Amino acid sequence: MPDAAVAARSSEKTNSAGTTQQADVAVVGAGFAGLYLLHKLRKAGFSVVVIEEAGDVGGTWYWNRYPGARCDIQTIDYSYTFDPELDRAWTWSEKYATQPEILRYFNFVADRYDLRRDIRFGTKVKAANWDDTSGRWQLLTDNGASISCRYYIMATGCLSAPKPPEIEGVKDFKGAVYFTGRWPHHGVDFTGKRVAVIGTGSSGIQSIPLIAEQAAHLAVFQRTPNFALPAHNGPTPDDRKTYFEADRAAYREQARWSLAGVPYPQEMAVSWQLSDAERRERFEKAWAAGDLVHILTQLWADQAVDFDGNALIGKLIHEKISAVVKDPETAAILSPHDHPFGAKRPCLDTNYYKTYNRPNVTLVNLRQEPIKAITASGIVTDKRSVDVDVIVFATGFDAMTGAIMAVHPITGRAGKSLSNVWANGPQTYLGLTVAGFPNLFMITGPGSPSVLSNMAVSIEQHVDWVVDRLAALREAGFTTMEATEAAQAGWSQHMADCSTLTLHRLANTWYTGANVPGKAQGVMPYTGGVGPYRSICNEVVGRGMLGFRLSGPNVAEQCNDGEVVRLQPDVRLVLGMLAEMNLPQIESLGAQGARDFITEFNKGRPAGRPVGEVGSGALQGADGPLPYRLYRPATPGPHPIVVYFHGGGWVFGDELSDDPFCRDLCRRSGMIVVSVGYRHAPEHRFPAAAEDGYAATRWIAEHAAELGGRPGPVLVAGWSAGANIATVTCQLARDRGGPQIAGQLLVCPVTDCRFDRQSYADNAVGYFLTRALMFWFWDIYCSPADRTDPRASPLRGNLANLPPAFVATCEFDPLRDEGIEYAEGLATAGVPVEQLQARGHIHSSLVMVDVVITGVSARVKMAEALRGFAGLPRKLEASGEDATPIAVNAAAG
Ligand code: NA7
Repeated sequence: MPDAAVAARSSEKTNSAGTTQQADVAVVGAGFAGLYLLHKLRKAGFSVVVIEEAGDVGGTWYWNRYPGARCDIQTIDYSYTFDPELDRAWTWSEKYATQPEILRYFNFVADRYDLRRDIRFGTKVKAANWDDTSGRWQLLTDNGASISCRYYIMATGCLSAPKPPEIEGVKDFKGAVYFTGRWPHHGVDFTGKRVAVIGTGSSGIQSIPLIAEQAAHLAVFQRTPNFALPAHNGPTPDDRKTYFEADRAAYREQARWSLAGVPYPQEMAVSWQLSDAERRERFEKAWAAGDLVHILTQLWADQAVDFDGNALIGKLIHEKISAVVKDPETAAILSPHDHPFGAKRPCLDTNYYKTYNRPNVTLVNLRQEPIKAITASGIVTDKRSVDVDVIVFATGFDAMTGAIMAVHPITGRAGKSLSNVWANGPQTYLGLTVAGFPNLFMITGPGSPSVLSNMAVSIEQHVDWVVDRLAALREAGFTTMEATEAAQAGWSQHMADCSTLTLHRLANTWYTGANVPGKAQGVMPYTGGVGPYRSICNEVVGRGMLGFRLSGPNVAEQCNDGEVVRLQPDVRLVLGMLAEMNLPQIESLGAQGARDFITEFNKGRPAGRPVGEVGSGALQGADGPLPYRLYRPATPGPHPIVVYFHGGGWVFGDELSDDPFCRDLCRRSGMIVVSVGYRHAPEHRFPAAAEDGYAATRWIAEHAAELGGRPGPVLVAGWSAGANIATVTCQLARDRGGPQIAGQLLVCPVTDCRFDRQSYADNAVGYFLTRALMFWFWDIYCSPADRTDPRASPLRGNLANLPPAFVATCEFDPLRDEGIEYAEGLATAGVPVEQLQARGHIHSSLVMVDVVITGVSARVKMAEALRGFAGLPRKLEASGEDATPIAVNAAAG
């Protein structure tokens, strides 16, 4: 429907007390999301009523009028994009617009699409009940008619329910009290006043410099120091503007598929590849850019996912704070130490740190002197009493769930209350819907990328998705849509998997519910990124509304149940990237072609991390010298030695090809890893690789001291065909009188020549290692007559009296079942064996170090197992990540 026609259409309104207003859709909230919903729903031909507590449009920008309130995503990106004409009709005056300008924008939008006539301002929903008989939501309001609607959509925002002050005595205070989230429209004059600001989140950090300029004295009460970056506000930077103007549509599209909703590329260089000087240069550039998304994503690839890579940034910011704040003690109090950079929402500031050099500003560190009470005249801490005329609470919000759950009761099917269902944390499907609450939708609900993204982009995606679904439902005769329990449980699992990917879980923040006493803890926003989230939502539709039950009066019920994402989130990304690359089938390339291809392919992966020393040399194989690569830990030796066999189907790979994994094993286990370049087929077919494995292990054991290793038993490890060689070596060593092997680490091992196990059928294609590729490997390596030889199929050998084993298998791997069978066979034969069945992983996951981050916990366990085999304490040392409390996603169960 053209916009002009939309503007002319009116919803059915009987807006007087005592009658019930009928509408297809009721929307709560007339902010960024509510306004677009109204426009889009009208355009799709739905009658709509919007209920808004405020007196006008704007949502959070209506309420947050405190001094200095501004956007912290560049406003060029924080705009509607659904209508290119609207996009052209409005130009922002600043890089970060002020609250009044943003509010003018919403008024402009409301006028342009004639939105106000369907918005009931000054009205709150008091209760929302699902009526199973009519298949409609019944809403009670505090002002005017109740509402009956088919669909109920919460566009209530993530940060709209202010948090109570939680400090005793507020009522006793005789001076003025203001909340940044409910600021008076007439403004506040602080001239000559003694002022206290409690809270140093974005609202505090934006307002403190301006309040300090006016006030006689300002006392800032800080509980947790926050990272703040200078905004360097002004006109939109030329580089951004030029990029945008060159192709607006492409710019917007790039934002939609990016990770944070702002068009920045994925940074590829990892921190340890950069020198100190290079890292500093990148940091200085980001500091000067004054752009949160830039500094949060563009420094180095590991900054948001790795504790050590992240800690480098914290240190650089501490230097900046110390350079500005003259008093070293104040600078130290202002420097965050308790959370990784970005795990708590960082702030953009204008003169924030400089403000603490003013003689009229005092910083009170509540970690050292908590507030005891607020009295008639001011604030009393453990150490002092501060008399003030005004208290400003910049204490934040009951984020993400507050406005949905706490503001009014919502009752779904069978009288279930949303507050009860969410008592242990929010549970949703896609962050948009909740099982048991048919036809209820949330825009930027918990479980969506929302606050971890450019809200503008996420809101438009959610609105488009929901409205398009409603239109499609109507077209097909369905009137009810409801998430299934299975789909919702799957989403909770996926959310929990995603939250292991980033560092958000390592901070106590409003992202995790930690800022509200008694609130269930867990990472609430979706941490998997905007683009991946969008593709998942699209996949749900593409797979026949997967995970939704659809019903209607004259159609058969439809329910295509299931979990939309079963892969680990980063594995899904990797497979998506590989699919886009349109790679050739490896088995079609011939042996040499496959080798060249893999060598090229490996060049694109992140360089492995530094270890104490890397050396190379030659050892004696079964039929001549073989190259090896040795990784030595930085700690003083002698260390136990792990003999490592690379993967590659006995056809490709070499002593260097699993380099990042070898480095990782070396670092995490604190042992020497010697990676052996054994001979390959077709030049050297079975049993060359197996015999080389055995000979190399014997040679290394005999030369342990020369290699700087601990004399005595060695350990063996391998991945895929390399794991086959490792365990065959153990069998041969037992049968041929040595060497002594203290333990074996088998990662996704090939253990048998049969292809009829279920995992071969389940994972035949689509997970990188295919069934066809395994056929090819076997054909090249070993003639059918030889394949049952235990040196090729160790599962067929004698499994008794072998060294203790750690066997890791991956869910989406053709080799999964033979690996599990091998572990079970070892256990049955009396061999101590630990099994790790990695959920959501593929054959290559566990060796894709610094790419598949969700494989870290498996890599830690593997290293611990090796240490255990060597008689060392299983834990090497507590890493920063281990030492920091982890907020567990309660919703994930
Ligand atoms: P935030 O970011 O939640 O900040 C609230 C601040 O108030 C934060 O420093 C809190 O410390 C502090 N706070 C909260 N309760 C108390 C009590 N009881 N005593 C002392 N200090 C307290 O809210 P904002 O409004 O600043 O920003 C919200 C978002 O809006 C922001 O992230 C941007 O996305 C825009 P704590 O850190 O909890 O120790």
